[in-house]
Amino acid sequence: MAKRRQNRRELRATDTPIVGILTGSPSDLPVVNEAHDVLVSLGVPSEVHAMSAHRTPDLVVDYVTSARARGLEVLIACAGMAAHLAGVVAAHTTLPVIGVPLAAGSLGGFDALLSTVQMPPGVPVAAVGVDGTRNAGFLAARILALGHPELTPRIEAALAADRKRYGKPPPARAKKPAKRAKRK
Ligand code: RP5
Repeated sequence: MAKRRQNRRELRATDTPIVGILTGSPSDLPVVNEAHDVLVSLGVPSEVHAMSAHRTPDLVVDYVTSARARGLEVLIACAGMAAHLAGVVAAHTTLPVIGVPLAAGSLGGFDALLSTVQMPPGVPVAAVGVDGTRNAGFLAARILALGHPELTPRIEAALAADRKRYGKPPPARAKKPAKRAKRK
């Protein structure tokens, strides 16, 4: 098993998806595509689909119950308002599910945050912050890195690149020599 892993080709973003990114409405796609962008930047193959726990429940169940057999290893579920998508996804699979509450509607995402995060024991959703689609991508990559070790240096490189935005700290000021007491 370990040997087979060693011989395995490294993951590329163009491979068969191993992350499924779902969202409750096509209107969510601009923010949801940021999860996909992060995964592409880390070379993790993923796919994005709009499907709703309320409007297209059968589609959600079909997608999630066949996900593992299609090679998906982590699911990201995003939704705004009465955000039940991540919970419904978690109810139909034992794959890890990352929930992203979205800031849609009049309550600024607080409604979606509570709907996403307050899951009953045994059916966990690992929720990130409101509109936290980029972090959902990074969290998916960290989970996947346990079985795809080539992802760890890519994640570290992304963090190092981000740190560059902060610039270098100013050089420490040289200490002035202490004044000598005058001789009398
Ligand atoms: C949620 O309702 C969706 O995830 C979306 O954030 C929100 C509004 O959906 P639309 O009415 O724009 O389709 O289920």
